[in-house]
Parts: sequence; C-alpha cells; structure tokens
Amino acid sequence: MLNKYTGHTLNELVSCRPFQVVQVLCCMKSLKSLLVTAALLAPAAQANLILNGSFEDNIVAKGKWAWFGADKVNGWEGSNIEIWNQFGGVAAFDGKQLMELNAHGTNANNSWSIFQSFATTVGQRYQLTFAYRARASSTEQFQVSVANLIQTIQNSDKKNWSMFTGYFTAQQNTTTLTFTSLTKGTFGNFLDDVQVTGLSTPQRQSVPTGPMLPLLALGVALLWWRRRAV
Ligand SMILES: [Ca+2]
Ligand SMILES: [Ca+2]
Repeated sequence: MLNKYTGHTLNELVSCRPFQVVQVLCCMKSLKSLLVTAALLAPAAQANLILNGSFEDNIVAKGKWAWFGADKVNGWEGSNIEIWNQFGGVAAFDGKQLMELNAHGTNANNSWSIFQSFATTVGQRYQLTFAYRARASSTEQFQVSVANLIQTIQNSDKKNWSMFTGYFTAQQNTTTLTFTSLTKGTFGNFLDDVQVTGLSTPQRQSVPTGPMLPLLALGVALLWWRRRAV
C-alpha cells in the first residue's frame, strides 16, 4: 500500500538507505512548502465594507427616478438621495440603479453631501473604487474624501462611466467616506458601485505543516543513527 505522503510502500521506505529516506522527505518538504507558499500568495477575495454601495436596495420602478431622505437609504447618511432606474435611458454601471449626488428636495446649503461610516483597522491600507458620470454639464464637479484621501473630481463625460480607484490608510477604528457635490443645483454627478476593500500584504514565508514534521524527525533520526554506526 502506497504511503499517501511519500508515494512509496512501507517496505520500500524501510529497506532503503537512510540517505534516500532523507532525500524523499526533503523533496516532499519542498513540494509541500511550494504548495503552502502558493496558497499564501494567492489573492484573497476581500469583502466590500460599503453597505448598499450600488444603490439597489430602494425600490424604484424601471424607467423612473425617486428621491429619498438619507435615513430611508440603507447605509448612507446626509442629504436627500436621488436614485434612478434606467430613467432617460441612462444605464447603471452596476445592477439597475444609480445615484445622483445633486438630488432633489430641500437643500438649504446648496451643497449635496452623503456619507457612510464603516469599521476599519488603524494603520491598514484600503482601496476605494466607484463609478462616476456627468449628467447635464461637462463642468460638474464633486469631492470624495476618506481618511487621508481627499480628491476633487472633474465629472465631464456625459455618455460614459469613468472608474475611480484610490487608496487610503485608516487612522481610526471607524472611517467615514463622504461625497460632496461642488456643483450647485439639482442636476449632476451620477455615482454607482462604491466599494472599499482592505488590502492584505502577501506573506512569503513557507510554513511547515502537520504530517511533515514527524516524517522529517524520522529522517533526522535515521541520519544520526547511520553516522553513529559508521
Ligand atoms: Ca447600481
Ligand atoms: Ca437631481
């Protein structure tokens, strides 16, 4: 019967010279180490820390738009939030619905701003991505801010979605992502598919694992016995 770790029968292992046993075990260790290292280097899928980042949770009829108080929109706070479902033939970047930052309703400050807070680890780096598109003017602008990342975006393309990718390092256990319109009025600045994900640093060291340790110990013991016997 073949040993599942060595690929040799028990008789083959017992009858072979100690040097050969160590060779087999060392080869196996290398193979195992390679497998473990490959697993550690493989990128792990990171969960999106933003709730309702695609603005799909509120029910808006196809071909329509609606506006909601931020307290009626999962995850988000701040100004009123206007959500479109393929209104005017504008397709969402992700799913069926998008959000227009320059919303509808009372806005005494003339500065539309929505934000969402989420748990973070101090010192860890994160990636922020979202899609944006101008609605009515090539001069639409908005600002995005999160931790040490603050950027003003000229939102000029009225026909195509653009993708933003940025990075920040968390400075507190709770971090807030904020979008603020720099263009006044109720037209402008579509947003969709907001995502924040943690970045992990690949670990390059290999780790010996369970079944290999007793076999390596056996190899070392056999080598020691052979040297004493000479
Ligand atoms: Ca969406
Ligand atoms: Ca609007």
